[in-house]
Amino acid sequence: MTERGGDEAPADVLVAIAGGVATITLNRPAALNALTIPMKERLLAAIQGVACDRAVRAIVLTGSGRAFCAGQDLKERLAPDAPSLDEELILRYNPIVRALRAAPQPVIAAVNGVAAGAGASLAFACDLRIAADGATFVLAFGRIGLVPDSGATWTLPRLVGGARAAEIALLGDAVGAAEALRIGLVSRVVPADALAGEAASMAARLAALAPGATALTKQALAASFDRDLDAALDAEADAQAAAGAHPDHAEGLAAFLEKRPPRFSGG
Ligand code: T3D
Repeated sequence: MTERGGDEAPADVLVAIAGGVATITLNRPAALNALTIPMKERLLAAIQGVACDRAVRAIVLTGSGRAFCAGQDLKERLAPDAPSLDEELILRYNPIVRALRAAPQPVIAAVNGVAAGAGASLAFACDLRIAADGATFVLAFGRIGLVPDSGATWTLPRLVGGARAAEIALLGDAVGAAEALRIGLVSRVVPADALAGEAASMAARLAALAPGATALTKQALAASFDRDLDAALDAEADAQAAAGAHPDHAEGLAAFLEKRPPRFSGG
């Protein structure tokens, strides 16, 4: 396993790479993994680093301790030299969200505990969400007189529909794991002590797929709400042409006919 974020870097963002899976762990448990400026910069660097690592075929984003992430560090916000809110979004939050969406690999949010404010937004920006049974999602922005950000006004309606998104965003009530599963905000809920294993096993399955086809599938799903059916059909034909021309498609066919697991090169 490769570990990054060790000796020379502060350890509030950990990156571990093993078996084609990069696990990024937000690691400020005493503050529920609330995000400071340096931590956001390290998180962005971590996502960009693993996204362009060809050995990485799936990414897991999780938190240490009892929280996934409590969003912006509100104590840092009180500093006299704190950047303006819009500046902070433009310079630091938005690039993180864009990096999660642009990564060719699928990103799993393994939501181990409370995901609040921009912490919830980060989970919403991932491709897949699985939650511990005690996890909660709180769009806490309204409680402090702010507006959901870091993509939540875009991702949340797409995940749960407009009516539920309006309640979650406007009322700010905590959505528990069982309710999150019921409304489609997460796709799986597992006991807390099984979450890391469940995320690792899902990531390993994703890492075993043909990376090019997986990236094209991620792109097509992300674009789907912005396309009409005709455009989606055309985009699928283009994506299938690209996937079909890759040696991994031939390997998949050969593996099927030879009744063996495929060995996708990704190359
Ligand atoms: O730059 C910008 O501001 C623009 C971007 C904004 C994006 C945003 O994310 S705005 C929204 C920021 N987040 C919040 O408003 C959530 C604040 N936290 C909470 O509402 C609660 O802590 C939770 C619902 C997440 C959890 O509640 P609970 O009762 O389980 O834990 P707690 O006791 O409130 O917190 C435990 C500790 O974590 C505590 O520290 P202490 O007193 O033991 O030293 C608390 O201060 C700390 N903590 C929790 N959230 C934050 C935090 N410290 C700094 N910032 C936080 N966001």
